[in-house]
Amino acid sequence: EQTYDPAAVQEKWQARWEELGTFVASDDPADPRERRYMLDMFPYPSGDLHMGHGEVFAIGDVVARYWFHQGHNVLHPIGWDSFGLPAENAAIKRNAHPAEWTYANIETQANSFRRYGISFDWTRRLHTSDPDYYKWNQWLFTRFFERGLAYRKGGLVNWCPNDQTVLANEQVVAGQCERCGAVVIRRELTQWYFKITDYAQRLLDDMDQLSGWPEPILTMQRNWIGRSEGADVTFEIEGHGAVTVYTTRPDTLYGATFFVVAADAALADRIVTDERRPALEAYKAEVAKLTDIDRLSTEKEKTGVFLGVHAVNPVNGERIPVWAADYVLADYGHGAIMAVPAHDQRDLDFAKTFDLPVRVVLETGAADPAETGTATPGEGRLINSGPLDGLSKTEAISKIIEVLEEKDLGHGTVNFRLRDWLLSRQRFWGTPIPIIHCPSCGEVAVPDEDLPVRLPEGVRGEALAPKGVSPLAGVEEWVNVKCPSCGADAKRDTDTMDTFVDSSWYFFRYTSPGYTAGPFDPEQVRRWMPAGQYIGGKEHAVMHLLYCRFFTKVIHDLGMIDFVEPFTRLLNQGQVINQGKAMSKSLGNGVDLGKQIDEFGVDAVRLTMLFAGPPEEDIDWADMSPAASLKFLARAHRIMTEVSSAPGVDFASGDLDLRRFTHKTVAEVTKLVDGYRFNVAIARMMELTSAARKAIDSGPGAGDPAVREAAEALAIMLSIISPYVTEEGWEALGHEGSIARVQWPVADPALLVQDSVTCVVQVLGKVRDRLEVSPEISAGDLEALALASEKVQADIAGRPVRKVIVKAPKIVNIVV
Ligand code: ANZ
Ligand code: ZN
Repeated sequence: EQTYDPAAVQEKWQARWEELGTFVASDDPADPRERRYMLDMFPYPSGDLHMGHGEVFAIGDVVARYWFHQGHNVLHPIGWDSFGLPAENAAIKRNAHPAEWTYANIETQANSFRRYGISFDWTRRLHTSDPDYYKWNQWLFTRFFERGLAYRKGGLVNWCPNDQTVLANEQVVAGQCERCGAVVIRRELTQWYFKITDYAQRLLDDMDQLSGWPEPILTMQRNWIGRSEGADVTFEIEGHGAVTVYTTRPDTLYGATFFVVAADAALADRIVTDERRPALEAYKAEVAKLTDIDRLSTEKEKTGVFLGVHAVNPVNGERIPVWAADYVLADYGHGAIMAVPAHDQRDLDFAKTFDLPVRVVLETGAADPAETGTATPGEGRLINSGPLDGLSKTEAISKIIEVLEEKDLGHGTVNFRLRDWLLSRQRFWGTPIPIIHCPSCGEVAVPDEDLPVRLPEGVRGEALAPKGVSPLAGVEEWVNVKCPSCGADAKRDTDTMDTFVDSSWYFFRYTSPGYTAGPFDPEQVRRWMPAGQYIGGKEHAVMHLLYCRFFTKVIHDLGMIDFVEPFTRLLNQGQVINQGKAMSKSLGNGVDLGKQIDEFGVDAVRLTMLFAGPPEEDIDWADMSPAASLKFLARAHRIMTEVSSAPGVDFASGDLDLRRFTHKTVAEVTKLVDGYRFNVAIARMMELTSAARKAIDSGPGAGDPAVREAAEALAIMLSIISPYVTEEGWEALGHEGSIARVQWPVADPALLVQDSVTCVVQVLGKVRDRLEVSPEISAGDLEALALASEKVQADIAGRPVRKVIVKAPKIVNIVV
């Protein structure tokens, strides 16, 4: 039954595409075609490609190939995010250099991508670990540094005791190192930071431009940035002067019954009495073991130490005790709070634990928090609050801010939860930070003409083992240099950059990868960017995608580009799971992409991935049948080989029924592909295949021009999903060259005359949608169509479907 040998045709066409330059983007300014930039999140070179890659790159490839068929000038590049810890750990284990593991894996993946038929422009390939790439990390870093956007500060950082390196907050997941799972501790270190907080408001405001992004990602970014409005209020700490607190609830100022300082803030050390100091020291040692997440948890039992001093409430002169506790963070707001136990749950838990007073200042109608143990954060009228009595919460907030501003005791303000981006890492396989520390000049940026600062050669194996300082610190001839500004003996910074720096701007470089006068050619970026479509996993919601947006804004502010958002549209693909669960070694349910391809061929594997469901949804491989996909492809291919009319024949004289069906299918598939509903588009192509089969076997026969028309339309449309078999088919149809650049078929409106009926779709007997369908539609197709309806899905709202009653073509009733 099989009409083609996948393995043989794959290699043939890979060579042809490369020879013809089929997927090479044109930089010619005179090229009149519309430019389109299809960007996939570039891979990390760990081993070979896996099923997840198979899914995401198949989706991106469909988009890119579709654009090619529409006659656009398409940029679809590939590169590797090739610095990072796994390479270093592998090198330690094998007594090798990280580059050996890295570049070997890159080659493996590159070969797999070729085999997988991805329409990459290989001429633009880049690797972030190449000196001519990381040179520009360094160049950009020095621009940030000159503007005060890269700076060093001491402070407590997240430290992975296993990897012996710092982690950004974003890399700590539930208190553990995102990479190795070790429990993360806090450690005092001087580190480099990017001042992303300067861009917090713009990162929020510019979300206006991101209507093409999934809403959940925007929500996650909004929460991560964590903007809140409130007031800074100044309290006097007796004997120690003024201290400011940040509060989102200045209306509750009269309800402050104690004051809390972060145990690990310098302020606690400064104000604690000698008598209470040993207790504070002991407590701090305990707090150091906790992550921010533990500390902020409302679940956690409250702990703390009285510091022996009192604060004075600025509005009523009341003296309240000052405590140190872990639930206040040193690096948020001002590291100190006024505690209002009646209206804040954590304050109430603390008050209960240490028997501190609770005073209600907002009458909400709820029971007394002191009795119930439940704080009342809601709306109400102010009581026990002097001039605020009787006001609503909102009125009281404005009024008290007015009063505080008048008396110079505080002011309204905005706060962000977003922290600066900690970018130094104490590891080898990354971009050296291009700073020289001079005893007299301080931090001096390496001059542009001395970039790149290359990683020293010969550091391998044991020399890379984690020691708490960067392995670079041990390479004396590399570390010791002259100060570029005064010539004195000086030392290089020995940390390397977080690899998220590398991935924050690589998409700019793709537009002009050989450019030597800067990180990218501004002229090329102007032509290609912002990228029209970015595709990758939702796990990058806050780190990578926020950093890309931040870099783009800084690059804009450097005057190098005139837009502020890098990606117009974002798509997060679903995961490939197996038997309802994520694939994992421990479950033994892993599926190997390479083996699937060996068995069924690339075309069938890609078709299976894309037929499984909408691209955003998870695919359960256990439910899929690549064997059935291969069968379908063979049927489609056979039709292309059986057509007996000549290429160029006038379709107008062909069988009218088949012509109508073909044009209707073209119209539908075009719309579906435009909406990224590839699975439904494939279903339509299957129907077209059946119609053509029928026409050959029991209709006008293989020589009818309508059969050629159907076969050609099918070949072109299917080629975005399954490129190899359709190239073969195109050749069998008597054409030369690659099908990939052939114009997408266009439906003739004259052939789209109404031959449809209206089908009513009901959920539990209520009409939810009406569908225009073919009078000949099969019950199965009608059911799939009804279930795919957005209105129906919205009504079902995730409830399991129990039964679907189909009376084709008029009625579908869904029972949930
Ligand atoms: C008094 C108060 C009364 C508060 C009340 C809340 C409710 P967001 O929205 O996250 O900005 N806070 C301030 N600095 C803090 C720190 N360093 N660590 C932990 N908590 C801190 O929250 C701001 C609120 O979190 C502030 O408002 C403060 O508690 C607390 F009925 O002040 B509030
Ligand atoms: Zn100097």
